[in-house]
Amino acid sequence: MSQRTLVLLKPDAVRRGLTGEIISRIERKAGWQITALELRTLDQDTLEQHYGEHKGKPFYEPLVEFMASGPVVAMIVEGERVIEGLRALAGPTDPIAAAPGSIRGDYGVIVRENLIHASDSEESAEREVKIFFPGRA
Ligand code: RTP
Ligand code: MG
Repeated sequence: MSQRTLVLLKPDAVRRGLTGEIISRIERKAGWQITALELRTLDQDTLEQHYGEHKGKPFYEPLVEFMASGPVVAMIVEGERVIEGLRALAGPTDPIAAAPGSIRGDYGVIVRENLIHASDSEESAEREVKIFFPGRA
């Protein structure tokens, strides 16, 4: 089933020079394609829309501050089962619980600074594509 998903390489990935490495992993997956890609610094309004489900949680404010702390790479990735596939490639939210071989497992330590976001369902993907690439909705 061909799908599309919204991926963000978070400010820690950009600062640490890991975007090429992470993009390579995505590109190497057979049948997946990056169909939009942009480096941009996120404003408060965009972040509030994107992470609205977490508003009121203790980690929300530091999360938004972190996500606005430098540019991110926003991408649309399309292909077979790409939503589940990118979540698997990223690994669980807590990098210490993420297996080596996953992006978070290989490069992360801190829960907040976990390098990558990928949409968690078809509904989230469509909602998030609209936020980041309104022309592609
Ligand atoms: P994401 O939305 O960024 O793809 O990550 P996720 O689904 O794996 O995790 P989620 O529960 O949606 O949390 C969103 C992001 O908030 C930060 N976070 N910090 N306890 C904490 O300090 C905490 N919990 C979550 C992470 O950056 C997480 O990816
Ligand atoms: Mg999430």
